[in-house]
Amino acid sequence: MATAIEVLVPDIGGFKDVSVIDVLVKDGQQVDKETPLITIETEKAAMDVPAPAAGRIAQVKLKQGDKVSEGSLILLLEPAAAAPAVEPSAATTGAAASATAAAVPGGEAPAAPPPAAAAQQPAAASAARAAPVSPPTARVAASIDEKAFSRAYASPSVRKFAREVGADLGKIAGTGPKLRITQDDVKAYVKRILTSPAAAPVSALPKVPEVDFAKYGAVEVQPLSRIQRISGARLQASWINLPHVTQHDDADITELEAARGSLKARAAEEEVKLTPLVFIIKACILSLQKFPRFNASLDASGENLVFKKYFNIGFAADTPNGLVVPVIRDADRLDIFQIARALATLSAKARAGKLTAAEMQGGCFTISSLGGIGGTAFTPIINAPEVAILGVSKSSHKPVFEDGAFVPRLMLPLSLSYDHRVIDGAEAARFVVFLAKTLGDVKALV
Ligand code: CAO
Repeated sequence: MATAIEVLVPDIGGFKDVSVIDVLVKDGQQVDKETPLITIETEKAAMDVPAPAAGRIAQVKLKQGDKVSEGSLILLLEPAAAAPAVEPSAATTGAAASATAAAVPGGEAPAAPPPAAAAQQPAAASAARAAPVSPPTARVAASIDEKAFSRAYASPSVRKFAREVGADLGKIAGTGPKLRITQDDVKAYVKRILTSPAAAPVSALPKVPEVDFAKYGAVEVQPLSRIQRISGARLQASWINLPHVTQHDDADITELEAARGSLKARAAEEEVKLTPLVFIIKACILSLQKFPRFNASLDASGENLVFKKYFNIGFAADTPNGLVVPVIRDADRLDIFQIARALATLSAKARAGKLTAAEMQGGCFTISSLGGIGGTAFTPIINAPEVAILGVSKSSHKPVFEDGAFVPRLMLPLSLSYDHRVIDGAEAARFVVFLAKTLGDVKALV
């Protein structure tokens, strides 16, 4: 029996106590040289540590969630008899980690890897050379954006798989830990493309002109953040596929604002902040219950409506890395203080880049509030496959004609974008009128 060697965490750029987010092998498994053993995650990148030699895993010495630094013991490996002698540096100081050079939420987006970076990514690079594009995947592979692919947050084994099936990692939203792209995400993406009749014509869209901006003066190029690239693709998909119409109205929140003021002491006791958004969420739930079509989605065939009997409300949150939409689950079961607490917790996690995939899934209806910033109206893009989204702008005092005279009332601008395939204009107007009325009905909300 071969003598087992210790495989240690290699030089990982000085990072300490980084998390092991995946253990990719198990005891007794045969591995080739360069087979990824574990995936670790620093603040800036996910890296796979590859096997320094072919052989059999004698014993894995750590588990998912452990913290490691350079020199930590990963596992004992019995090198294959025929394998060339393992260089001491590879086994004891570890082979160079294969960085996926992918930004993680909350981390800085790394610069695009230089052309030579391919040499540091053997799994991805060799897969790129070998990638056989069979006819069914040709359509998927034709549109790979190499820069976005190399920046995507995925392990080398998932990269290799994506190459094999011709999927563009840059266009795939990850559902793994910290939004890492998993093999299942790649499969779901390919399945979606192959079964979606709408996918093919996208590449036929007329292109905007390419301009060499540097010809006209000094420029600086900065990559979009990972979140911006993912949300950008989703926003574009929604904009292209859903016929959007936006219905505007104003809600009179004069009484609500007074009630909000009188609840401030209680809110302070509960250690929450009651912003107008809390009451808007509550009013939206009552409106969704009255108009269930707005809480529905089209199924994959586009021929049936799926009515959801739960009320999960997403809200757009502005973060240093871009727009994210955390979801308050079963918001209909929460009172205003619980909604305020959920809002605060999820917003803080969003800004720190710590939302889990589950905290951004399962939404039924989204609210995008720019009321804390300003503006009078805007056209929010529907968070498909939801069918409607509410945009909220800043409230202001306006003269309203009442009982023969103008009186100052606090008015909140509402902008409801809806999918016209599912919702008729009259229904949307009724929804917004009801929502505005509900926002004026303090008793219904508190
Ligand atoms: N009218 C007037 N004032 C408003 C208001 C409105 N509609 N909405 C909020 N405000 C006030 C709040 O009361 C608060 O005032 P005080 O500090 O004096 O108490 C202030 O504006 C800031 O509110 P906030 O933004 O901290 O809290 P919120 O609950 O309204 O919103 C969140 C939370 C996470 C939605 C928000 O911070 C955010 O990220 N908004 C941006 C959403 C976005 O980017 N949408 C666009 C998506 S499409 O690109």
